[in-house]
Amino acid sequence: MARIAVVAGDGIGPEVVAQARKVLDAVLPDVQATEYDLGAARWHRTGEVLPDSVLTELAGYDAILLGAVGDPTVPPGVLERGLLLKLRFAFDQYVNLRPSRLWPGVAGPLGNVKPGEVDLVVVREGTEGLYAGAGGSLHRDTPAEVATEESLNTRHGVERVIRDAFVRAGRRERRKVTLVHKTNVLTHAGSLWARTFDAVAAEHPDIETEYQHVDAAAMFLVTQPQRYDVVVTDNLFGDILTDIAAAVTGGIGLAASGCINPEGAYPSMFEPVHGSAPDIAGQGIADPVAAVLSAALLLEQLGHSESAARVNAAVGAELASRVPGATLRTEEVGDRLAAHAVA
Ligand code: GGG
Repeated sequence: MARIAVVAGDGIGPEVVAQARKVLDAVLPDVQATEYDLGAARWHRTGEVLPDSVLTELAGYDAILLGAVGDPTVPPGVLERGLLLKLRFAFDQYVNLRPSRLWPGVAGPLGNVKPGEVDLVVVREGTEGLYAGAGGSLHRDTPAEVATEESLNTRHGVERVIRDAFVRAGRRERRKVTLVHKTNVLTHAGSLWARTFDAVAAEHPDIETEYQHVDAAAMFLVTQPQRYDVVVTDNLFGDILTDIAAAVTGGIGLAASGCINPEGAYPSMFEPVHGSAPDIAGQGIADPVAAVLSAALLLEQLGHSESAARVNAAVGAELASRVPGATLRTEEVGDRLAAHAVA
């Protein structure tokens, strides 16, 4: 039996997570899901974001399914840092896995790629970089205000995520890893990433490697996304590049992710790449596919590969049958996906 903690969160989070649970329940009847009330509503009610007692409880689950975090009525960072990043850091989820593929029936925006031609995965470092929270400010709200935000890069952190990328590439057909950074300008961190990448690459002579500056990668992800297989990069670059990858493969509504602790010392967490989208929350029109594909990643991580394949097949059928411009209802999509996954 799989024990899963569900953090639906804010905005469209509860709507899309409900559909992901529907699909999970359909393919894995003995899943035991427990909901956790975390996010904007709890903060408004109690002032709490993620109490230590809840963090301790969450550590005991096999995995966490998360919806979305962030609300315009809460100061920026309170929920994003206090909940989302706190979970990733506390559970050492250093591999932020973000696959992107162009599904049959889905049109790329430029018409320059055909379905099947794009199938890449970004291995984004998840616990360091500019997201580490190092920095500070002086003379706040004065004309002399100064703010710093420092990128933290450790040999340990960089090496383990690069190793993970090579292991993943070794399991894939194309066996290629692209390092993305900005080594010509960010020379301190860039040098660490490049030297570590070269050292790990030397241990994997069977895997093709390349290096790209992040600005070039942003361009090529749009113009030639088919050139990528596994991309490994730091926390901020990975966050930005995966939104671009999502845009060229059907939109953010299809983009899934896993925040993974590969050693299994802590639960991994699975979440759609999208945020809480407060502008459409409560209308029942959010696309639940990203949340459902995140549930498929969760199944894969827990060893339920056959169930994961069923969910992916259901998504494939759903996307192939979509009529461009037709109104999408969140619950109806969830119903169709659940039915197809067990058909
Ligand atoms: N679905 C998760 C979510 O709400 N993401 C919003 C966000 O702030 N993401 C930042 C990140 O992924 O680092």
